[in-house]
Amino acid sequence: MKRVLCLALALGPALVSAPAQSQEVTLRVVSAFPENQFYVKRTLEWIEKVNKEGKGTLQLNFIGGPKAIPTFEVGKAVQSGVVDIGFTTGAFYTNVMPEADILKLAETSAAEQRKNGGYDLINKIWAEKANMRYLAKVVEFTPFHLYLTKKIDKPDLTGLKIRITPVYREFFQAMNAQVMTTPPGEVYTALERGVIDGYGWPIHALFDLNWQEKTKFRVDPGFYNAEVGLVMNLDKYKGLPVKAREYLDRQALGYEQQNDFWKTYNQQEAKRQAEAGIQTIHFDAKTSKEYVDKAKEIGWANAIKQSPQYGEALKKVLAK
Ligand code: 173
Repeated sequence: MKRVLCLALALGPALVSAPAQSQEVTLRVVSAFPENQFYVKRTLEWIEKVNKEGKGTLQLNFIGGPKAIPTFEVGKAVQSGVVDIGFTTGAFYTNVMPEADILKLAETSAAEQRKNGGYDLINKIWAEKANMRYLAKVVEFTPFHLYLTKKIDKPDLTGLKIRITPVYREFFQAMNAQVMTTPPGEVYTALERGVIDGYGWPIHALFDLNWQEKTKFRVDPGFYNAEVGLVMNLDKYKGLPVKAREYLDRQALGYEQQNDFWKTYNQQEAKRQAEAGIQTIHFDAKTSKEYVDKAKEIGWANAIKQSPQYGEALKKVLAK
């Protein structure tokens, strides 16, 4: 401290304050999703672009996936500043605040939320309750599905053990499932050992983790809207030099604006599942409608119960 002060006095204010403005900032990024997942590959490509164009301004240093910080601890690590940026989904940090999981209920798009006050509300809540800045949503337009190793002919999961995250808990329990929470990285082993009879997961990215080998059925239709985002420690965000902060915001927005990608990708993934022998279970039209309506109804009822403070306000900007 003393030496720094002497140096500062010796150099004078002009020289000392200059580096603070021009200094390149490096931020530490971790992923709550396994490193071999396509999500991470895509994010690493984005990081490469950010680093290439951000020389002298901002650099992102990818630390790793759940081996570095366990899936359900990434939110806490961002909140406390152990890491700067987390690549994660709301369901993985309900241990920071229950509001995180409400983003799965979005029917408005990220682009719409930037305009209708949704993005600002999310950032107000994320700042207040999680000490986080929500930089961008980079997965959307993606339904979740119930995948099974055994056939069902009605939405009744009595006697079945299903892997979940908070995304699916209330909905699957309402169908009498016995539920078990695990991070994505533990699903394959649970399937292999017969510990679970199925799992909740998006329409895509099951091949990344080889789950097609152990999956026989997918229940259609899907429900909700998978959200994956980049969240940042708020103090770190606020402390960034203006140029670096604006650069990061711009790059994060650019990543979010690629989300139409998922629409075609998801069609390809559904096809790939069929080719891999995963059969779809369809209920009759009335039952299917009830299934989807029930998911939504239970989702919002739980959101409002979990967050009497913000549940309703989030519904205004997220639901349609
Ligand atoms: O099933 C999960 O692990 C989960 O909650 C999730 C959420 C968003 C994208 C992918 C998975």
